[in-house]
Amino acid sequence: MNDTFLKACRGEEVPFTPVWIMRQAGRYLPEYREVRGKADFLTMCKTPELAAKVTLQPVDILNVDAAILFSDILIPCEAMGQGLEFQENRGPILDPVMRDKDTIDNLSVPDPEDKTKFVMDTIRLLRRELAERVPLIGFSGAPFTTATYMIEGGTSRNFMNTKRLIYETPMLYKSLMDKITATITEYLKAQISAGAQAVQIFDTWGGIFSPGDFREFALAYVIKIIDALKKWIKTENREHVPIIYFVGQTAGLLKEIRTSGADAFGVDWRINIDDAARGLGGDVVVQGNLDPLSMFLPHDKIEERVKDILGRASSARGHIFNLGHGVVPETPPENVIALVEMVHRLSGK
Ligand code: 1CP
Repeated sequence: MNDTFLKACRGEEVPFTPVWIMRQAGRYLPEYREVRGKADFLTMCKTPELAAKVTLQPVDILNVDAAILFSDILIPCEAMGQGLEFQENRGPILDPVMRDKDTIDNLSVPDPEDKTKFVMDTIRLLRRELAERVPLIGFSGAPFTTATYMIEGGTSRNFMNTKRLIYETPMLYKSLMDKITATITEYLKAQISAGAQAVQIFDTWGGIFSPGDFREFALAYVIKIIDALKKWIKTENREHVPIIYFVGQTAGLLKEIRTSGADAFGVDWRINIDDAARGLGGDVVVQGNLDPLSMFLPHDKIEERVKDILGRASSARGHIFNLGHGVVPETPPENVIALVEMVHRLSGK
C-alpha cells in the first residue's frame, strides 16, 4: 500500500510528502457532477455504491495519497433526530433549531451502526474497492462546528444564536454539546471499526472565538472525544489510528489546539506553516496549507507557493500537504491534478 500518508501522520520518515485535498470529491470535478446530476446530495451520501464511487474519483483522477469518505459532517445531526435537508444553492437546512430545553432533550445519542449504517457500509465497500491502494480517511465535525448548524438551523454569518445560547444559557449549551460529543465519539469508533484508517475532526468555525472561549466552549469537547478514542483503541488492541484536528482561523488558537491530543494538526492558509508548527510546539505533524483560491493562479505561480510551503514545513516533525480549506467548485480540475504532481515531484527525496 502507498502508506506515505499514514507514516507522515505518525511523524515517520517518508519518501515524499503525501497530499490529499479537503473536499477533493466535489462539484469542481465533471465526473462528480455527472453522478450528482442523477441523485441529490443526501441520496448520494446514503447510497454506499454512489458514495464509494465519488470517493474513488479523486484517487484515480488526482493521484492523491489518501481517500476521504464521501459524506457530510451534518449526517449525525439527522441521526440524532433533527430534520436535515440540502437545498440547491442555499446549503443545509436543519429543523427544528436547537435553542430550548425541550427540543434539545428530544435529541437522542444514536447507535451509529443502526442510524448511520450507510456510512459504515460505504467504508466497508471502500476498503474492498481501494484494495490497499491508499488509506481511507473517515471524519466528523467537531462538536462545536456541528452545534452551530444545529443551533442556527443552517450556515451563519455571525453565529449570533449560537453565542447567545452559550452566554445566556450555558447549561443548556452544555447539555446539547454533551449529546453531540457522545454521538460523535460513537460515530468515529464505528467508522474505525468499519475500516477508516485515520480520522479528521473538522472544527471549521472554531476561529470565531477568543482563545479562552474556544478552550471552554469548543476544545474541551474535542479533548473528550480524542481521549475516549485513544483509550478505546488501546483497550481494543487496535492498530494506531491517526487523528487529525482541523481548526479554521488556526493562527490565534495554536496554544489551545496543541493540547487537543491529536496526532496531526490541519492549518489554514492565513499563517505560514512553519510559524504554525512552532506555535503548536515545534515537534508536531502539520497538514496544509495552500490558499484554496491560489488554484486560480498559473501553474508556475502555484509551483512557487508549493515550494515555499514544502520548505517551511520541513522544520516540522511531519507534513501532509493539503489546501488550507476545501477546494471551491469553480476550481479548474487540471490545476488540482498539477498541484498533486508538483507536491510529489518537488518533495521527492
Ligand atoms: O451540492 C452538492 O453536491 C453538495 C455539496 C457538498 C459536498 C460535496 C456538501 C454540502 N458537503 C459535501 C461533502 C463533504 N463535506 C465532505 C466530503 C469529503 C471530501 O472532502 O471530499 C466533507 C469532508 C465535508 C465536511 C463539511 N461539510 C464541513 C467541514 C469542512 C469544511 O469544508 O469546512 C462543513 C462545514 C460542511 C457543511 C456543509 N455541507 C455542504 C455544504 C454546502 C456545507 C457548508 C455550508 C457552510 O458554508 O456553512
